[in-house]
Amino acid sequence: VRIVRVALDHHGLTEAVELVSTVPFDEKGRASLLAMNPLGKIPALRLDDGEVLFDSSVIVSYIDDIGHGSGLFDSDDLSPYYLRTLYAMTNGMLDAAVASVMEVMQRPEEERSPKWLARWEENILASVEMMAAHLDRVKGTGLIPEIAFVVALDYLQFRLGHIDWQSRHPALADWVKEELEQDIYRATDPRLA
Ligand SMILES: N[C@@H](CCC(=O)N[C@@H](CS)C(=O)NCC(=O)O)C(=O)O
Repeated sequence: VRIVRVALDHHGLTEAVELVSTVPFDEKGRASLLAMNPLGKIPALRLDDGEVLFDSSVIVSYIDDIGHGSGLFDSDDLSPYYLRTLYAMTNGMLDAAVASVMEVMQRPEEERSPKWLARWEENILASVEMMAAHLDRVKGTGLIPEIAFVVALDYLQFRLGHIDWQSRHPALADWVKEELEQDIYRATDPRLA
């Protein structure tokens, strides 16, 4: 959701969208979401003609197509497949992070799987390593991997604070800290939701 909100802001479209908050994990939230998205997940975007778009990567592509700002996937130097791979990697990292958070928040301790939690943590750390390795090509571009890296790494800081990626990748940590000073990241801080 936060990546979508940053993309909307980038294209000056924030006011064009009504933001409806919901909790996918309570019954009411789940029922309303299932009516839009059979996966019961946020984000989902209902268009004026009733068509519903999900998941976040489809919504971001749509916003990028209709928006008037610079293209989030358009670069003279970096190939669209490279950008999309970094973006997909970051979304995959977020899937592993969300799964880990759910495992701990939604399951009683005796039902949790230490094996899967360890596996997801390994995937998360490997993804952060890839972000660190590609940071120099991505930072300052205003392209989709840059937004996705910031949002995903702040999600880790917020929800999985025990994973200490910062001391392994101090330059990445400093960069994220600076990026998070921007108004749009302050306005969409999940800690304030
Ligand atoms: N790949 C999806 C992931 C979305 C996702 O995992 N959403 C979570 C919240 S962060 C959710 O709604 N989960 C509800 C559920 O799994 O029942 C996307 O990028 O839109």
